[in-house]
Amino acid sequence: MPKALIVIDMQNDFCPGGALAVSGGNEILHPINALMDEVDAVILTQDWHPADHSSFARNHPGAEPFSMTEMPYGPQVLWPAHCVIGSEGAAFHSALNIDRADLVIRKGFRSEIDSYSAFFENDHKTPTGLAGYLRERDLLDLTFVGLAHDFCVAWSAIDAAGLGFTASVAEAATRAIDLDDSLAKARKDMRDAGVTLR
Ligand code: VGL
Ligand code: ZN
Repeated sequence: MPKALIVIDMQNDFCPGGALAVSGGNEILHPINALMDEVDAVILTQDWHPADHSSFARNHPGAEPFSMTEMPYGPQVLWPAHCVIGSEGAAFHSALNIDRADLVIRKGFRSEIDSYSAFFENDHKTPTGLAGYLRERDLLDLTFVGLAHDFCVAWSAIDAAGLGFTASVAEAATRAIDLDDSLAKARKDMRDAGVTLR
């Protein structure tokens, strides 16, 4: 079965020095580049938010970053502004081997809704189009890596398993934000969904 490596959000803002830095995020660049040699296709996701995005705490008067709010589609963490369309923070880290990618899929570009998963926006309904692309290419065995383990990597891998793909996460090539024990919860949710953690 042809294999794809799905590299989640390896952008400057999620690496040390960035607006929503994930601790150790830069340590996984070389492991990710090395995993590219083991697959038939590489797909990159790129978090891509307009400046007025509803997931940014600054767009909710009085709200602190990392607090929770209720959106029409469910609960939502309010983040520091990050990955603003066209900014240096939204660019891929310069050490990532982007030349190997067949497809770059952008997500979170609608102001009113966030999109952690590479497959669906946070309403769990609006598709990004990635599932159709992978199925048409017969890329049904997916390995997820990148940032962050407990948010966009976990949500993507869980959706992949739910859509019928074979899904695994290469844990040496991901790092977590770990907000309120979110990593332990995400690992349990992934296992329960049928995702292999390796
Ligand atoms: C992410 C929070 C907000 C991620 C993206 O890539 O995990 N987390 N936007
Ligand atoms: Zn985001």
